[in-house]
Amino acid sequence: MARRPPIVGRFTREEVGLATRNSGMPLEALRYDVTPAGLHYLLIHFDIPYADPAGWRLHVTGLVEQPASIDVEDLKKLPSRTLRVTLECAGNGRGQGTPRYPSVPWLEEGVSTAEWTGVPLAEILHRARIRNSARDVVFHGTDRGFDRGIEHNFARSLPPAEALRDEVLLAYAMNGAPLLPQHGAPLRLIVPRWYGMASVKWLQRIEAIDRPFDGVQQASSYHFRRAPGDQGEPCRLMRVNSLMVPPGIPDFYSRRRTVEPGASEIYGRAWSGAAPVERVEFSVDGAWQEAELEAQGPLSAWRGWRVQWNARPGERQLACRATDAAGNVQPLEPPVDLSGFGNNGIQRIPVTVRG
Ligand SMILES: Nc1nc2c(c(=O)[nH]1)N[C@H]1C(S)=C(S)[C@@H](COP(=O)(O)O)O[C@H]1N2
Ligand SMILES: [Mo]
Repeated sequence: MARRPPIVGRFTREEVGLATRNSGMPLEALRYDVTPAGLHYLLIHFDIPYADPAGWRLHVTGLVEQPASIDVEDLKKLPSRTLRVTLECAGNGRGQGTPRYPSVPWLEEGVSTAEWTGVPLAEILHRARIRNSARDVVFHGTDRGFDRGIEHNFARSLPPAEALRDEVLLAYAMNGAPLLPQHGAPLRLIVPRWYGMASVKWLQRIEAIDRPFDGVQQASSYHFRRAPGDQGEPCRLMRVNSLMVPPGIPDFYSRRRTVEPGASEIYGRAWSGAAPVERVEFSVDGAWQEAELEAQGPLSAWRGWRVQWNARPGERQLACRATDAAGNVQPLEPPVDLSGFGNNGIQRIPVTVRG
């Protein structure tokens, strides 16, 4: 019945503020093939714009023969496509590390899967007749704020070859319903297989330019850097990763798990931007065994896996790791990254199996 002692220090007020604004997907929701919209994780850099869909126009500008300004109703009349897509925030896993970069302190919950409906971006770029001289295609959101002292609208770019990939969508619906304000209503980009930052929400302008885009969120943020001053490698495809539904029941405060002894099933999901998931392994106290993979659905979405576990009483540590068809395997320890990007180190769950 003891009360928990008070805390001095630890997470900063800024991190707590970011964590409450940018909610994660509770890991028990890994059970759903498609994450219910209200359980999908959120990452919002500035404020959620108040947008009236009736007055919203998408502008297509820059190096195009036919600049356009399209409203959402007209966009909905074009041929559409629905795709199941797993999005993961590039900063997922950042909060596990110490020292850590001051940003959203995700533990592991910055990942979800939704069914996005929209017009293939290629359709719009072909209609506007994008010029061969275009080097980069920039996607501007309406949300505005400061980051690293620079005032800007959230904006990201894709090289034309990526932008013309038939999977890339201008999405106006999520899980069969109109986009919710927090997920980019009335219009957002969806870039399957890439980390989430590429999928620009509240999309208002597409601009083809003759040079690499140098906006803050493109040229400065979202780079893998091992040491201060590194030019770094841009974050693009999601690294191979996997998670399991934490078994048993949690403690309210610590979330430590208690599990009944005997036969039980562990269920989880695995994904990779580079190639299909080919293998998942599960371990108890470091002894690895093969998990059984569910049939591969759409390649842009996570893949389910399961394993039978005969839980023996005592303190146990569970872990899982995925391998993709390109031979990428999750590392046992988080990769070194100054900003905490791309942490695909294996998930470890300590549990108490009851006697
Ligand atoms: N306009 C705009 N688009 C954005 C962001 C943003 O802050 N503003 N956040 C990006 C990041 S970092 C991620 S991980 C995804 C999250 O999408 P979701 O909130 O719909 O899950 O949106 C991306 N698109
Ligand atoms: Mo993100």
